Amino acid sequence: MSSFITSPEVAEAIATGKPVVALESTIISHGLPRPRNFEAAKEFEQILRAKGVIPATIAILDGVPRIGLDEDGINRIANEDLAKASVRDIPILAARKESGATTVAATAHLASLAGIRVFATGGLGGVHRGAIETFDESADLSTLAVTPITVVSAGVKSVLDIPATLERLETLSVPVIGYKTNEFPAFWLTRSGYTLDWSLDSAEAVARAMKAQDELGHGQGMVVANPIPVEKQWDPKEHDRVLAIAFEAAKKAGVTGKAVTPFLLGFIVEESKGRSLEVNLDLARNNVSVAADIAKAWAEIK
Ligand code: PSU
Ligand code: MN
Repeated sequence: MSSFITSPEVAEAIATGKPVVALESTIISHGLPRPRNFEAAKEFEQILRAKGVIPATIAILDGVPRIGLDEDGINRIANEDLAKASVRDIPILAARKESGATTVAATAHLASLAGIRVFATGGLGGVHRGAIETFDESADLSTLAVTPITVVSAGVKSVLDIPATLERLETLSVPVIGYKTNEFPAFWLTRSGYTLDWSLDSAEAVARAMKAQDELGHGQGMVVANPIPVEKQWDPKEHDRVLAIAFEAAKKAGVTGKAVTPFLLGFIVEESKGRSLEVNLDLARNNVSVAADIAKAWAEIK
């Protein structure tokens, strides 16, 4: 028995070279509130299908990593209280036959194992503010250093230490490409103020960079930083106000470790009266759409 199960539709697409995009499940189970999370999971898949791309939503169900979920699987990640599973949690869940929602790290790892080359998320994890004391840096970064997959994200959540995250990605030799921009985005905000070394202007150009990466024997992934259009971003003043309160609340509540990101995201949705949620959904849709274009370009040239 294989240690993971690829759905028949995704397996056929991979075998015949059709475009496939992986989608993570932590954003559904821990990043978005019910019932919008279920609708979002379905909608992300629909955006891909409308562009002729096969969606592969990834999660661990009853101990088995699943590459591609059916309606029941989507329902489970949206409505069950699942463990947040990073790469290191996968073998434990397997042994206990328990379920888990996969982070960017775990999704990237499993997608790559299954032969998928493109992945869409909302925001990548990164170096947390205060990491100099807490050492809190997402395994998303170290995983991308050893996993050949292209992740389309709206940068990293602005709750993180953005310049430190960019430094770590440099150290880990993970290319960071601005998609039609020279500036790294800040998740809910179009701009972070941090300039990138490189920008590419088309999905075809990203696919060519991926091909060169493969031919040069790089084992790393690639971050395609795709900003939310400025007219759809969160109001920067309101963003700054809510984030300041969120950090205070996290400190007061004493949240640490893997609970930090879900706590901050949940708190911010509450405090912004849902505004941050709409922006989060918009930027994620935008990333899924760009990932579809990249997967199609990749299917053409690989
Ligand atoms: N981006 C979102 N919502 C999320 C996350 C990212 O829009 O919920 C999740 C991803 O699964 C990412 C995780 O891998 O947050 C990072 O968690 P941590 O900081 O504990 O590594
Ligand atoms: Mn962490």
